[in-house]
Amino acid sequence: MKFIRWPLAKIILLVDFFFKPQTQKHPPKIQKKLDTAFLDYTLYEFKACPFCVKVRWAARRLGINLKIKDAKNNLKDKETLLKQGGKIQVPCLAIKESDSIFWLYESSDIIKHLQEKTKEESSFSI
Ligand SMILES: N[C@@H](CCC(=O)N[C@@H](CS)C(=O)NCC(=O)O)C(=O)O
Repeated sequence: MKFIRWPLAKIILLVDFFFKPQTQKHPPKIQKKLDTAFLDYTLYEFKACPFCVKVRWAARRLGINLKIKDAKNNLKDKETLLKQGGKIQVPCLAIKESDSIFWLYESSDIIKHLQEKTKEESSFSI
């Protein structure tokens, strides 16, 4: 299995490197608002996971910055994901809300949430 996984991971990393979309540029005022709005958002991921690449690309297209935690190589982050999120599955978006953290799994749900939040935040600024 490792013989398949290793070259596949390398291919995914190469595709990500060469084909990742341009980061959308927002006017400074809106960018500042988006940066503040997404300050409490953290993406737990594996670098070479295709579903994580999908979420990272969506974030670039939306022009938003997310904190990234490597749940494969960083054991502390992996343990946090397991203990607090409930399972080791990536991507997982941790959303800090006042005194609790909401753990959102599934790449499509994460992207939908990011799109809605970006739209909401940027339309308030116009
Ligand atoms: N349906 C999920 C699939 C996510 C998925 O399968 N992630 C894999 C990595 S590519 C995973 O977390 N595997 C757990 C593990 O390797 O321990 C999504 O779209 O986010």
